[in-house]
Amino acid sequence: MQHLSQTEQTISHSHDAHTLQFQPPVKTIRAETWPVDEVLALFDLPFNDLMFRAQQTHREFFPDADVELATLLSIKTGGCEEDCGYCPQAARYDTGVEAKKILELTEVLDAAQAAKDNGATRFCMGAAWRSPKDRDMEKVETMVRAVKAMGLETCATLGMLKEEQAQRLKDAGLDFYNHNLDTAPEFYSNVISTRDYQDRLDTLGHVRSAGLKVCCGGIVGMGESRRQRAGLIAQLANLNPYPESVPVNHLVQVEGTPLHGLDPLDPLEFVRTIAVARITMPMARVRLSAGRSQMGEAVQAMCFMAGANSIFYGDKLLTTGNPEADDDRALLNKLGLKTRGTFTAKTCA
Ligand code: SAM
Ligand code: DTB
Ligand code: SF4
Repeated sequence: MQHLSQTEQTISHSHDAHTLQFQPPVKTIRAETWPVDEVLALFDLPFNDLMFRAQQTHREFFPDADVELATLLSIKTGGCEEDCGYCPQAARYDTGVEAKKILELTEVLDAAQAAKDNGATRFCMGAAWRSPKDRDMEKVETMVRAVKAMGLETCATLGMLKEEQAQRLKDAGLDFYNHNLDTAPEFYSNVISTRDYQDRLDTLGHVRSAGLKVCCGGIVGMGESRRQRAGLIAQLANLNPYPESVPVNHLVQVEGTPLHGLDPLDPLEFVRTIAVARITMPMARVRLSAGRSQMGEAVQAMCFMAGANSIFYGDKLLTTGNPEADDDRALLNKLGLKTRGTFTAKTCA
């Protein structure tokens, strides 16, 4: 098993001060906190027992039970050189996604303002790159600075980063960097061949060293086994420290990608994945991410019960659809869920 750090380390995991009602204790974390077998044993629990445990953890660590709203914007769409088998933006697959140039600053700021007006507290800028070029970095830094100045939390997902690039983003005011492990190490080569698992771990290491907060998760429903889903969660939970944000994506099957046409994952298995993420990474924001448009309200409600406390909010992910903001507000209201931040009055009656 691969880890960012193989040594024992003392950390103070004090993120999300807005939602946690207490200062999390300084604790010593073993390099391998969660062996895959133990994570698998959680997956294998009777459904109600798993949900109960997830609820206990969630209520202990997030007594407010609020939901974070994060809005995504694709600042550079399509034409990507990588071969990620799920991705509509890979140039080599015929998916109908057109390659575009990087957005102008004004376009980004308009989208960020709209997201803020709608109640989002985090704005995540995504680019279809293997890794950013130096000429891209300046443009992204300008965007980060300006979005941060609007009072939004900033997140970017730009592909692999060198140490110095992570530092530049931190200096520009970036709060979070999103880089997913995507799946278990042993399933990874079924999905991607143009970069390996260790490349991803290296980027996560650079992000941490730069003092950025880590947003890291994966995709389920790509044909992996339950043990491999447990393997992904174990990898995430054993990062030292584990990520502050954990996006759990349900594969959005896009015609033209190699993963299009797979048998869909049982929705309850997706709910289980959320619950296991909650139990193993109790202080993380677990984000119910891609795939909500295909999910229906009942499954989403179960995901919130299982401990999801963040969503992508706004009618588009990067290239595919997401529920309308009005519908999400209606769903959160129906479930009596508050949203995080200063826009509670507007977003939830
Ligand atoms: N190009 C950068 C990279 O790959 O790191 C950043 C953007 S990439 C689109 C970010 C993440 O989106 C991927 O790691 C993957 O987890 C997720 N993603 C992409 N296509 C998806 C799909 N069809 N369904 C679910 N998640 C997807
Ligand atoms: C993440 O884990 N999921 C988001 C975000 N990070 C960048 C992306 C989902 C993309 C879904 C397919 C698309 O819209 O292109
Ligand atoms: Fe490119 Fe990212 Fe899509 Fe992979 S997931 S093809 S790196 S945009």
